[in-house]
Amino acid sequence: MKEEVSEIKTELEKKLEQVAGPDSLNSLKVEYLGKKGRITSLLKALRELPPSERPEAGKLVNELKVWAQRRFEEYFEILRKNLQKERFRRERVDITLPGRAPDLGAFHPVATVMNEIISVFTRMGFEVAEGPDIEDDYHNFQALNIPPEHPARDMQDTFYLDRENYLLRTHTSPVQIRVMEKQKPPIHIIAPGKVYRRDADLTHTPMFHQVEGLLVDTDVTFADLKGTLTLFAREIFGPDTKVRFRPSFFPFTEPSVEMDIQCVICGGKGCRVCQFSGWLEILGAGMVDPEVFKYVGIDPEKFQGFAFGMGVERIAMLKYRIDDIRLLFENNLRFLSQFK
Ligand code: 2NM
Repeated sequence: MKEEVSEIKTELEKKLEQVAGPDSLNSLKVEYLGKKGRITSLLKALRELPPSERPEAGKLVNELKVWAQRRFEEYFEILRKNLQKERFRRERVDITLPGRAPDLGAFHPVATVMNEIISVFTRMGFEVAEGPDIEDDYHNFQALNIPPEHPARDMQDTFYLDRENYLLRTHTSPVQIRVMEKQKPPIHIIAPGKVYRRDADLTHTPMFHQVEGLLVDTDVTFADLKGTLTLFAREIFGPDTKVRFRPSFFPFTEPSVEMDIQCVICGGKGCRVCQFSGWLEILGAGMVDPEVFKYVGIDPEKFQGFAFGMGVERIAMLKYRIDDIRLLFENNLRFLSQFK
């Protein structure tokens, strides 16, 4: 009996060392400690021994059983730890890897400049007015004192929706007409938005953006126009911007002017962008023609007004030194992402 116990011990120790995984360890446990296992059988065999030998043999076999149980537990623990180590190795993440930055969007330069223009005038006290993109002939032309035979009314220049009355607005002035129809002076509004013209070549697009402005009150003079627009130019292009006003003509203002800023490219020396004049036209303006006031029911003997209009794409091109207007419409991300 003594030999058998020590033989089993040596043998089991050797087999435990060769165990590959939890399954084979389990089979081994059944082989020794299961119902018909070798150690269990040995315990059963104690009954066959003469009573005098039982206590000593019983102690030996019991010690073997307790030893084997402990060894199995130890080996299960070793296997569990090895499996966990392997899992940790497999699932390891490199916490030093830099994160992936989300790709940020950017405002379109036309939107940015539009917002800046609106900001300058709202800080001066102007309010934003809006109107429909589809207008009627009366608000787009007639009430603005644009006569029936004026070239702007030509099918070549205007998108008509039917043969006569409805069209896509060619400027945002009809918004100002609609405000004057409804509201008594004082009026101080700007009208930003999309406008549509048919002339499409390399320097024109069928849709572009305008901001127009209108101020109507008593005692409004041409000096108010000059001061307001000079301040505007210095807010947009910088405090040292030089401006000049040239005489011009619009059917809806009298007198009419165009405002230039000193060329942002050459500083006034003359270059290709300013066609060697040193100046860049940035807007048109004038004192509201009394004829326009008559159309909207404002008494031109009591009230005066000044109005102005500018193209947002043109201002954006000058401000960001963009030399081709098509860049503003192609939505090429390599161009647009420069404005982040
Ligand atoms: C311009 C130039 C000059 C203008 C006039 C009016 C209105 F409705 F009051 F008569 N709105 N906008 C105006 C005046 C627009 O754009 C170059």
